[in-house]
Amino acid sequence: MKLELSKFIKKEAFKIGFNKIGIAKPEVIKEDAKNLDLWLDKGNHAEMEWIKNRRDERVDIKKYYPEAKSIISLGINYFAGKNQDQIKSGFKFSNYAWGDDYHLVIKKKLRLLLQQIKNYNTAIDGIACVDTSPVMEKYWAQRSGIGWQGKHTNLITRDYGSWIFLGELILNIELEYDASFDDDLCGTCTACIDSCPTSALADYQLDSRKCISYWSIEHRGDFEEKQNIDLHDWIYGCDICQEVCPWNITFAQITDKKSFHPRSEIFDWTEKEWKQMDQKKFSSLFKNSSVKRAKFSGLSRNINKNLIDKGEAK
Ligand code: B12
Ligand code: SF4
Ligand code: SF4
Repeated sequence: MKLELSKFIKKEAFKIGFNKIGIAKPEVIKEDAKNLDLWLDKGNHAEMEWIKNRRDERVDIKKYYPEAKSIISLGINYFAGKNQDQIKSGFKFSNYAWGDDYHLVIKKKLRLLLQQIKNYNTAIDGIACVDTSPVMEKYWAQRSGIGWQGKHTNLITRDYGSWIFLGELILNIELEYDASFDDDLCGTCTACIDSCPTSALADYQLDSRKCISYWSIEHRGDFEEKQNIDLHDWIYGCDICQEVCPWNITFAQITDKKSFHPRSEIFDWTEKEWKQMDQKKFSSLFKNSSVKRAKFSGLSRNINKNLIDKGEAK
């Protein structure tokens, strides 16, 4: 029964469009809980207090969803095959946000999968998570055999590199668990650490206080002088540590999901057009996009900061 249902779930997940799937047993996180605590104690979460506030649920998934008996980790490839040099304005804009908001795309697919599982057996229930739930997504993806966490801290797969989003279905039923991915295929490589322009990475640890992705997406309000921010031309997110990763250079595959392909303006707008972007243009261009997280104020702040650093005020 467990095996048959697990096979059914995997088959349906691929049909729905997921590229990777694995199943893990929900247990209290041990070694990585120490790493999480160390990370929080050092202040590496910057102003993201929400990570600290729900620390106990992150470490013990049953505190979040008491009925949990299986964690199904799912991955979806978002690599659109373009590169930053093709962006006319000279600004840089993270790959993960070129298309539609992955939270919306993945949630929809997860709900569909959950419905099909419920149709298979009406006693099954569960919850769908993408990014915002207190779930250590990379940890569970590794535990379910999808890949390993590289030194840049992202989850890497052998077949798509790290250009995959993660999501989970947590179910109230035991399934056939997959073997954890125990190999670390980074080896002696340190390309991500060496290429990070702000030295935000140490082995397997990221200091958000130095990370361009953090400042350009998560930080609220203006940048202060003392924060000494340099966005290095990035106006939304940062991909450098993933762009240099040999696993991405060799194994990235172009996604078949049209929704993750870029909005043409991101590549075609000139610097002048970015400067002239107003709330109305922002709202129409980034409808259903994760860029809305930074709001118009955040994106224009980032554009302005890059212009100031180049000696061109907005
Ligand atoms: C907070 C957060 C951020 C923060 C902090 C990132 C971070 N590394 O923690 C910021 C804003 C910087 C960020 C940036 C990005 N993010 Co983000 N983020 C998250 C979020 C919400 C939580 C991550 C978390 O729990 N961090 C806590 C720390 C402690 O975890 P950790 O860094 O993984 O640390 C672990 C290991 O490194 C290890 N460890 C620590 N020390 C040591 C030492 C040794 C020796 C070893 C072996 C291991 C080890 O143990 C730790 C605990 O497991 C997740 C979604 C989720 N719910 O999980 C998405 C998530 C990680 N983000 C994602 C993405 C796409 C990004 C960006 C690529 C976006 C962009 N292009 O700008 C960047 C990547 C930057 C980078 N190099 O990591 C994806 C990653 C997908 C993948 N393939 O892994 C996720 C999973 C969202 C999703 N659903 O797809 N993010
Ligand atoms: S996302 Fe950019 S700033 Fe952040 S660790 Fe990677 S290379 Fe460094
Ligand atoms: S760049 Fe090298 S060290 Fe960094 S994650 Fe990729 S393989 Fe690992």
